[in-house]
Amino acid sequence: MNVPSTTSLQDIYPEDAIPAQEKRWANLFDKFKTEYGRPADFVSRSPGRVNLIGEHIDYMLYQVFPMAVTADVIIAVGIHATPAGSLPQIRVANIEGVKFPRRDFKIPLDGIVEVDHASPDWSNYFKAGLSGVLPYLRESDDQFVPVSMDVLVHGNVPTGSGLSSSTAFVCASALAVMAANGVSNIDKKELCERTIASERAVGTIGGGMDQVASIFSLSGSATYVSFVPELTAEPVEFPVTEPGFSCLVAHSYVDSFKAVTAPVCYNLRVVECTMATDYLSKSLGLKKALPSDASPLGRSLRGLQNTYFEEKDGRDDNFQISPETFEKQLEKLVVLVEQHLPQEEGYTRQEIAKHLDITVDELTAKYMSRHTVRADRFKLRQRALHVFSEALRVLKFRSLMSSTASTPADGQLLLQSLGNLLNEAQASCKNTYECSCEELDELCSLALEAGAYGSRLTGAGWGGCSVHLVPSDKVEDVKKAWIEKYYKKRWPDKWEGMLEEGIVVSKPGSGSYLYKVE
Ligand code: NG1
Ligand code: MG
Repeated sequence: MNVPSTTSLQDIYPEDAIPAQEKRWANLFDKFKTEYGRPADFVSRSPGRVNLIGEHIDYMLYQVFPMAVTADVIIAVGIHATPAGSLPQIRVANIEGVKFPRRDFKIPLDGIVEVDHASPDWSNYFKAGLSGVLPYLRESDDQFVPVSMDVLVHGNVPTGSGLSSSTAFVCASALAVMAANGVSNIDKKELCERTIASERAVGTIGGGMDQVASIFSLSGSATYVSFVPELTAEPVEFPVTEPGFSCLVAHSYVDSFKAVTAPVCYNLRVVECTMATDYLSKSLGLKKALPSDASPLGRSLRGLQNTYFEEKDGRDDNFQISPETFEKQLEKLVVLVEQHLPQEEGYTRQEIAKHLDITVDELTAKYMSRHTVRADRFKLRQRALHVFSEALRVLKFRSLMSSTASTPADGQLLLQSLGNLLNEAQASCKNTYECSCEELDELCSLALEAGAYGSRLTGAGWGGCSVHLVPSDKVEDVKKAWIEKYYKKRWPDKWEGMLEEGIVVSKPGSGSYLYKVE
């Protein structure tokens, strides 16, 4: 099966959006008329995602395995002529939602769009999408003048939950701006690359998993994402139908606002991984400097793997290796980390600077000038061990997803093997990468005690959601365990109201698309 590589106003994939959410779409059209006194021309939508496996390795350019959820951001758009003598502008408003307060504002399109980093306001996500694609539109046509747009937004991806509500917003906004300005066959890869870069301007220096999942996913399939040698998205269906199983997503209701905690959580991890890349390059005596790549700071552990084995094994192109060789290389890298990065307690700035032959000021300028991070010690050993071992688990998961299960007993074994990988991933996130939290750990152990095959946090962690592979006949037991021992215990007065968004059976939904209003 192929994923369509472009999307246009003729493309309509209504299977999981319109029939299932008819009321929500009708409300969007009605409110648009009330707000702007005219009907909308089209709707742009992009979903959130849940990540099955491959956490905190996309920014080191390793493969990841997310799937789109059906919750999404929908944006109704009306295009209109800019009055003579005025600047084009975009009027933006939203339909109020929980933690999504009603706002309306105007964006004049007279040059650079300012994104205010200091404010966690949702308007930033629209502006990020817009500022990601404006340069593209300008590059494609030097006479380009943007059209004026009226925009009404509604999102139902829970925010701060690790389900990428922010990316859904950025991607839907970017797609809306492209379509409004007449790009008829929108190249999804271009859209991904632009939104990955522009979302980095809103707070965290993320990888590209969320944007690829949001833009490329196909209904019914998870999406296997590779970043090198180029960005690809491969739809993969679960190979098991018997015995039945579900992917459950449970919200810890610990908010994980990455933009706020970035200096000590997310961005610090990106910096630690990049430092580990440079530290190991030096320890391993690479002859060539690592070529700059698409990772946030331009160097990645995946790039290191490539250059190291090209030099060691005399290969031309280490990106073209078989999965078996890939696994062997990763296993070798784990051993090399254990040898060359022995300090469990982490490394000080002085120690890293000395090893890299630079001053502490140069070190700070190199890794911490564009993005503030706060730490006395950098845990290079643990971060590199997590990345290489998680990349290995993703490869194993991918290979299991290609196997066949001809009997229910085989199916069960296969599901248990997939579940075991989820459990190992959770242990690594908790102990080695330190991106879990007590509440997520508890949701995972409750699910496992009640019969889940495997359980882990999903997304950046430090709160937000968890994902669980559960046999169909255990789904009720798992839900009951969470309700009795987690939600009721923590929120005795309001747990009932929290369950609708709190526990969700996740079905892989479709990626971004445009819908033309007739
Ligand atoms: P969340 O916080 O779950 O949206 C983030 C990053 C991903 C990836 C995961 C961890 C962004 C937009 N997303 O996702 O790229 O690194 O954490 O695997 O920064
Ligand atoms: Mg996000």
